[in-house]
Amino acid sequence: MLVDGEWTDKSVGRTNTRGEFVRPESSFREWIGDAGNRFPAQANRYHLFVNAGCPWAYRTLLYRSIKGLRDLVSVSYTRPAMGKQGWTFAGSLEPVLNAQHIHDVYRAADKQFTGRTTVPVLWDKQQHTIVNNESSEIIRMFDSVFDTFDGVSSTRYYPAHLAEEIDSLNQRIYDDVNNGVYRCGFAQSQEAYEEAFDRLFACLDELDQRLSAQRFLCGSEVTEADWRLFATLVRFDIAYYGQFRCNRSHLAEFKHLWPYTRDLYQYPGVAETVDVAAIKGIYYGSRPPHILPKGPRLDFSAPANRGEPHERGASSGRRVSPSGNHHG
Ligand SMILES: N[C@@H](CCC(=O)N[C@@H](CS)C(=O)NCC(=O)O)C(=O)O
Repeated sequence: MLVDGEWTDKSVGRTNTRGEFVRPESSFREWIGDAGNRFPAQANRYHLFVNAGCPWAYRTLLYRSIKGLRDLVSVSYTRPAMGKQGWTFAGSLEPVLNAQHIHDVYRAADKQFTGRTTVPVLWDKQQHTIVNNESSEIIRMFDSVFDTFDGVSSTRYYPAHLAEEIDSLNQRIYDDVNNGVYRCGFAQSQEAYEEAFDRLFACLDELDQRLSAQRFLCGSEVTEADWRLFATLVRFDIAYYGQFRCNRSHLAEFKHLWPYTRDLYQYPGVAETVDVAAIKGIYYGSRPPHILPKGPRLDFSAPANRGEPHERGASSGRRVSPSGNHHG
């Protein structure tokens, strides 16, 4: 983390006295808005700094793809694994800021910054500062603020008529699943781990049941609640089952959650955002002995049989880069 703009790799406790993992609040919370706003919606003005393996940064990459924002919002990727200096950019210096590390980005926005230097970061190339580093807010912005631009999909994943239901699903799924897997993996006491584990699988069982009767969490429409759940499910058997001890059942054992995950994976624009090597890299490569698992064998492309094939979400009709190239 940074303390008064100085990097320290000393580990700072993120567990409370009961050994429970507590995630700190994000620090930059501005919004992209209309022309009068400090951060107006403009093409080629905003940039994302991400780690493709991280489930929170991943949400923003996913939205950038499904909303058709690839030509409007640029991206820099860090190396998957965390090192002594936190997240580090792949290859030579990162082109937007000539930064080597994510902490350089935070320092560029605030010379005296104190706090953890997390991804994702939404950067304003014009004012040379961070707009927002909270993924849940970045995807809310991406859902609507660029909708008048050419090639951007008009599909809204947080429509007003479902807002309340989405918010309540999000809260439960964040606590027990998205952050729940971290509460299992980062617990510092047996009790804290077991409590998180029981809540995680109770919630997954309940969601599995819910998805027996409807295609998506809110019914027949894909919503933000589905995308937020998907970011964790797609990582489940690759990382959480083993590295975070979430091992009561594999995702692939759930009767409905597994085809549901494949259904979302097959939604236009999604497959090319899922980087299995980066997922293994962040979870297994960040801790000694840095050995990445070869498995599991998972076929996200197998037929989901949960309804009609998806229509192109992004109204652009433009082709996204071929599968495997997530650097587009
Ligand atoms: N609330 C943030 C959380 C982001 C977050 O915790 N990212 C992790 C990567 S998966 C990170 O950068 N951790 C570095 C650290 O905590 O020092 C969000 O959702 O945007």
